[in-house]
Amino acid sequence: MKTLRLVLGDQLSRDLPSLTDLDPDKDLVLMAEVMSEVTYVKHHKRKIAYLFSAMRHFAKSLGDDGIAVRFRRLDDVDNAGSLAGEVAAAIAAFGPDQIVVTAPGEYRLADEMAGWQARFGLAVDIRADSRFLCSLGDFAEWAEGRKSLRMEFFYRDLRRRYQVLMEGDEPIGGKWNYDADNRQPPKAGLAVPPPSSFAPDAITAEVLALVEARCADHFGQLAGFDFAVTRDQALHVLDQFIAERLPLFGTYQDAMIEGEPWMYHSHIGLYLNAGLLSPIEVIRAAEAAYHRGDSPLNAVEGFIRQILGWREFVRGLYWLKMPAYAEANFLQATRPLPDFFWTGNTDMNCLAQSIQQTDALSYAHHIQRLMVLGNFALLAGLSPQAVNEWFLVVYVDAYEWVVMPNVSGMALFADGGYLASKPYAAGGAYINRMSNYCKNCRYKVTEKSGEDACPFNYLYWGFLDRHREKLGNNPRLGMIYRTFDKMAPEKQAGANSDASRFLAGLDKAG
Ligand code: DLZ
Ligand code: SF4
Repeated sequence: MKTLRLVLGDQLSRDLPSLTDLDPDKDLVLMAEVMSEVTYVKHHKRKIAYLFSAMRHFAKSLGDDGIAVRFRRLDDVDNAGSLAGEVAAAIAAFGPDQIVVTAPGEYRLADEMAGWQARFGLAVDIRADSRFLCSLGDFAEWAEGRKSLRMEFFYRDLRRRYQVLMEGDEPIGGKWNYDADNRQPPKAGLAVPPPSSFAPDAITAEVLALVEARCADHFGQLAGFDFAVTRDQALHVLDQFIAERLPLFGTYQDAMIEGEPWMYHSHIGLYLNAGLLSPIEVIRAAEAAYHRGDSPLNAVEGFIRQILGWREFVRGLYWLKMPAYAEANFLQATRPLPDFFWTGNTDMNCLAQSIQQTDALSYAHHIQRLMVLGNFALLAGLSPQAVNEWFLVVYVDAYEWVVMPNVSGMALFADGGYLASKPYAAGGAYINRMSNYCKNCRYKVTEKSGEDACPFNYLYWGFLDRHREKLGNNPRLGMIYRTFDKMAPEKQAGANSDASRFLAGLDKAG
């Protein structure tokens, strides 16, 4: 049987289900750079360059092993412009008996592929993506009958199933979660180790020129591109993280320092999500560092929870709830994205720093995403669809399966509490505690009202008061609402009018 095997840009794994039974004498692998994937949202230039270069290196490694690859470049004159168009062209050129593909990570493409068999008049075998640790079937079974989903219990089940940081049935150290020891504010004078860096080779240089030429009007910078683009390089990033950053990962997990975009984070999400690293190898590498005595349990457990717990959890939830999840808007937020999300041109220094860094690197860490950008979007009532699209565009690790639960469920409470037990709303004090951004800000984080007050402070109260009907009964917000109710009426009115003034200013500025 002659088989055409389509490999997508985020499926760069040699153990991909659609490659395991490949017959090098008969089969053809198809990989295609296409404008439809580049522009269904207009991805950050660095993200496109990373994926194209990683795709080209992956195709080369297949070819070096004697596998026939049809690689379609974006600037091939007869490039069809879409994945379906490239599949049709490959069928015409190669005449396969069937098509094999691993299920795509995004609903829009899965939905399209479901129609390919009829469209091409050929058997299309869409195989479950086995590169995750919890299958979609197992997730659906776990979620069955639950009104809301909480990651913690899901995570414990996976710890048991994969025997990660376990002593028999018990978690190592006696506790499942060591976050009480994590999340310290940044200390002055921290010597954050420099991140891994790879000078572009000839393949990457060619891709950078292509992206510069074809995607000139996309958001983001290419200068200084130094991401890993092969599995070997990605493994090097992982090793360097385990050796140099993991020991302090937990302690400074939530800390933000101006001019230190990378902190003690791992920066491997882009490699995991495109298939250059596998979650289980990353988990085992961190676990081994604990057993060797190289990293403390609070760091290792916190890191593993992100991958074994959170990553698997959001992916399961996405597929369980799509396509309805894309429409979720519990708080009926409709404000368009302010322009400064694309320029970084705002007086709010925490936002400016996070956005400018995102523009330059296509990267920001979890707390910048959730508690600065996400928190602002929540408090300002920005449309969940617009915010989802922005996150999908700007981050190199972003695919809809991971963005949507994090944005709609976690940051914006758009699913009404299915994923999170309360909205992650915070005033300026939180950002001031976890960062040094406020020192260089035109606003004063300690002021609660008036022109110079930190906008997060009054937006916070304005948000809670505006949504009292929907959030007032949330037990986790009870104390906060009581604090507001005890405030003098003029203070309450002041917060609301400051918030209205600020939001009207946003609307005017566009
Ligand atoms: C993100 C992306 C981009 C920018 N370009 C391509 C491409 O040209 N060809 C391709 O096969 N995949 C690309 N991708 C990744 C896909 O968008 C991704 O496979 C789907 O969104 C499913 O997760
Ligand atoms: Fe952000 Fe407010 Fe601090 Fe300025 S004062 S950096 S707006 S938290």
